[in-house]
Amino acid sequence: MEVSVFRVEFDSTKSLSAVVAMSESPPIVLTFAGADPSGGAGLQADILTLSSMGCHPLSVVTAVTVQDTRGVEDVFALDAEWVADQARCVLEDMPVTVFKIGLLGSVEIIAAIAEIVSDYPEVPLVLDPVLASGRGDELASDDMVAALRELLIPQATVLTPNGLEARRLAIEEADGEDYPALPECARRLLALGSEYVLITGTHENTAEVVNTLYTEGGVVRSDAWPRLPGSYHGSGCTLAAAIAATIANGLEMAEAVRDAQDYTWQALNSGYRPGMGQLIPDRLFWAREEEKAEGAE
Ligand code: PXL
Repeated sequence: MEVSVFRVEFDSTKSLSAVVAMSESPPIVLTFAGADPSGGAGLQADILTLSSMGCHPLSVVTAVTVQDTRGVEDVFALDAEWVADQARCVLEDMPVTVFKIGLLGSVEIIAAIAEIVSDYPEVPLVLDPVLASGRGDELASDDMVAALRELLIPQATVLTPNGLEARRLAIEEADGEDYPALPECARRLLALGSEYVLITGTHENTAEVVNTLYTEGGVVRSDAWPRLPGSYHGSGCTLAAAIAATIANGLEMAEAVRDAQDYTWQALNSGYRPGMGQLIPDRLFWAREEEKAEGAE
């Protein structure tokens, strides 16, 4: 049997591009998030979604969690300096098109990330204010909510709370004040400085899931989606990462939010149950559909 040996002549004085034809980099999105070993939410959800939507994900770990598809058992927040160092290192190397922020871990991490993103005011920021897991496990203290309001919401291009998060973020202190209605929550969150606020209806007691995008001028769009049966792990992360991807791919906010919702709904509709708890969205639904179609040919 003849064996061919391919040898690339590498001249270290020339750049690698002279030797290997390189493809253009896809848009780069940097996500700050917590690691979820179950692969449903957090960093893993972001990496899957961003890759599936044609972006290159940079992933800065804020916290490590112990969890499965049934719930979060523990959260260990990294030292804020480690979070900042991870981000600064990749930011010096690669041009980032969009920032996405998920689980934060501590007030110190919020302050460190706020300082970093403030150095890139031209880079859009998708802020998913993760306050609790899908099952309701607390993931943010009151101090962290205050720091989010003060340091990150003012820098957000789009904030993506569910109804529960919108209500908690809209009141200055949990001092017994009644929670305002969602349009009033949106008004207050915009007043804090976020350019857009997308309040999702997953946790509302409505037949359909209604997601509404607000800006200073009022409602930009409101989309109703058939409510799927079952409970999902990582739906909010998937939607926020999908918005980061559609913005990175060049869409304006109204279209970006529309396409990201459509992608997320399809991922949820193709969800699977790998363990004993919640369903996980299939962020690669389209690839599996293509594979099935090819198999049927
Ligand atoms: O879905 C919110 C979320 C975000 N990030 C991490 C999580 C969760 C929920 O469990 O664990 C790391």
